[in-house]
Amino acid sequence: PAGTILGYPRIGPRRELKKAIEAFWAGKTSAEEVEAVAADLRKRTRTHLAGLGLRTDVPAIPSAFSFYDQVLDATNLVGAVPARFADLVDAEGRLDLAGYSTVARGRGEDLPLEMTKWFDTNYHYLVPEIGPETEFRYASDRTVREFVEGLADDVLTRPVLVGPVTYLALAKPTETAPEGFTPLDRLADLLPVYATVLRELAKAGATWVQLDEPALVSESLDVPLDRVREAFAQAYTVLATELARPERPAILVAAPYADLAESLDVVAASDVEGVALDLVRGAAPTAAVPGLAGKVVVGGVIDGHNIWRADLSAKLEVLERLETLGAAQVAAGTSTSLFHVPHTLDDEPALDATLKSWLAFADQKVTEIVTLAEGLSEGREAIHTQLLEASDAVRSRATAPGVVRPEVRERAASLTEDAFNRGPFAERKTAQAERLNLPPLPTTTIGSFPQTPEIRKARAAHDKGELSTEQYEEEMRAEIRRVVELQESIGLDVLVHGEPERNDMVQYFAENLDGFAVTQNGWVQSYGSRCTRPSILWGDVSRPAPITVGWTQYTQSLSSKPVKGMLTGPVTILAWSFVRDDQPLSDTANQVALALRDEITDLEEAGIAIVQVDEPALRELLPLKEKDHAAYLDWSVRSFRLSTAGVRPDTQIHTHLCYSEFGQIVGAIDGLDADVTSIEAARSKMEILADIANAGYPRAVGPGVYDIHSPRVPGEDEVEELLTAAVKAIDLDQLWVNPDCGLKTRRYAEVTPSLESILAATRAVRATLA
Ligand code: THG
Ligand code: ZN
Repeated sequence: PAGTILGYPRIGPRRELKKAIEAFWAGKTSAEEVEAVAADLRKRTRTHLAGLGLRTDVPAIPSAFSFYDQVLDATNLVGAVPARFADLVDAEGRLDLAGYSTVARGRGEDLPLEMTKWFDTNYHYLVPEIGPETEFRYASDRTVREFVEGLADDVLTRPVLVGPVTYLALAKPTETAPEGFTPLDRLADLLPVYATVLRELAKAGATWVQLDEPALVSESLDVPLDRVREAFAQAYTVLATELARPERPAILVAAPYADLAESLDVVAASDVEGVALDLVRGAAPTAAVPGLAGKVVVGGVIDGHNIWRADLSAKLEVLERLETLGAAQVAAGTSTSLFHVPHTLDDEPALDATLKSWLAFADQKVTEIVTLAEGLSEGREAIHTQLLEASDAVRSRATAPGVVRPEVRERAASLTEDAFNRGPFAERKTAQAERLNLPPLPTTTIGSFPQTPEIRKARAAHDKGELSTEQYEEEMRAEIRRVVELQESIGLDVLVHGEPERNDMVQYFAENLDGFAVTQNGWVQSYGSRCTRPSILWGDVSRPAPITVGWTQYTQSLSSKPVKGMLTGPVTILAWSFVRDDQPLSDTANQVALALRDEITDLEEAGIAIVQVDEPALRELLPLKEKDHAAYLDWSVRSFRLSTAGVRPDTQIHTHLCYSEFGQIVGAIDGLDADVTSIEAARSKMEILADIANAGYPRAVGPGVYDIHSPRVPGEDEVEELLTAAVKAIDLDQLWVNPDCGLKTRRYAEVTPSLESILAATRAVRATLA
């Protein structure tokens, strides 16, 4: 019976790894202690997965640990440490744990590797920097050591690496690389290192290795898919054909996150021994594929990216059909690594029992895999009971109260086109200018202020019942008063309340809307040691009561300056939650949008003149395939408009987007029809403004002038330079002044002087205008 998973959560059921590595960064523990915690976690994971029924005598259990990120691990493996960190590397090219951490986190003026989203997920990886001069060498034997560690426990694991093609396709050229250079140009130089790793793994006794090559399914990378396909053929000629077994382990190529159909031919034509298909996002081939005969096919039928219990009977059917296509063997698998879902439902005592019966976290998915594998080998009768239970769960979910609520459906169905449209921008602009009476280059922040240890302590105490709601709310109001005073003293024009009461910009709304559930321990890695607890959007969504109105109104009562209401937009709420899979995302998005629309109406009635609806995840959900872009941009833009179009012309709608690829989706940003859009721009030195000017974009923008992703405090001259560039690039009355992003992850010691620089620079530039 063959069943396997492509990967498993690495952070630990109670975030043991996060705690250990953060203690190490804080100087509280030694590297040896962290290594011991990690080794123990790996050991417990192997034992646990074996206990759940994955085999240990064949490589069903992946060896896929990371202290921070699997792409950084590949950088470490091939010795491609950027020149600014060269002093951290020893004579053999090795980084120790402290050096590895420094590359991830930066030091002083040496910026860390850039962080960006991993395909269409909420996971971030560290972008490799590769130039013509980058020297590749086999620099880390971690992969081999972790394999040997498993073997010592009698578990034959399958080491997992980011494949060479995907590694280079995700890299960016070094700053000194000549025009036209792409990291994939270096493929031939990189391959010998991968060949060495494969040889070392074979020597150590590995029978299979998994090389993750999701670049094969993406059309959203800097390199075109044709180039990726060519690179794949070249790479696996070297790694699979020229390097023959038994000198290397059998190779399983995994290409998760979308349909491999268009590139299955190159994988099938290669000499790799296996391929793992994402059969949640993609479809199984319907006819025999030349070259696939003789290979192992892992049918990724169990969703690694979402948390719904599977209809096992339907999944088994997919696998049975796959078996008729002539592969050497078909195995049941997950569509992606399971590190996108929490460890286990067994640690969620507070979750509603009925809801729980519809769900599968990582451990429950492993059980599903084991069941399907048994079904494949022993026949359906052998898993009769499990099949019945699974279809009962699916049926229970379809008919449960709250999943379909007629009043929510009727409201969405009765919407007319008017609900999506505001009046002409020109009229809004005049009405808002009259009402708000702001100076040129109005200054504001994105919304959140530092989440201090005191705020976190108060929230934890309130959650535990040690602090009454009344006391907790008074502490939050005290924080709001401090934040307002600070903004007034610095001289900002449009104030915010600072969001002390929010644990997370999505979870906070999920906790206050019907149709959502939240977990206690459902942590999922977002980047490095940072995790989020995605909410579960399981039913029809509505707003039982106002959410932010009280806080916002209180803040406005403290100042004569306008206070912005702050909401998270429908697309981002979807992107950062586990979302129901029983209806189109567009329907779910519109339900969330209507709930937000009610909130905005209430804010407006409470006298709030500006409301910001953040959509930092708008780009994240953009499908990997170009053919799917138009439909996605249509529904996502429409849901944002539905949430915001209910306001009067003199109410100003802001939005915030968290990345600098403005050019890529400028049409969609235009479609949002927000009066003011703030975006990241400080790192790219305002280059983005050229895109905006060229596109003839008419509404206002706030290009970030302070890079909040770094602890650096920008000087006044630096900000003035950015602002002067901005004033030259676009019309003065289109320009706002703000940081790049929210300030919640920074400390006041950085935030206060940075905002002071911004205000000083703004005053200086205003003076040159007058
Ligand atoms: N919320 C959610 N997803 C996100 C972000 C977010 N994805 C993109 C981006 N922002 C990721 N950034 C972060 C930044 C900080 C943290 C997590 C993701 C973070 N997490 C705390 C930790 O790991 O200690 C836990 C926070 C908590 O207590 O809830 O600091 O903003 N959903
Ligand atoms: Zn942002």
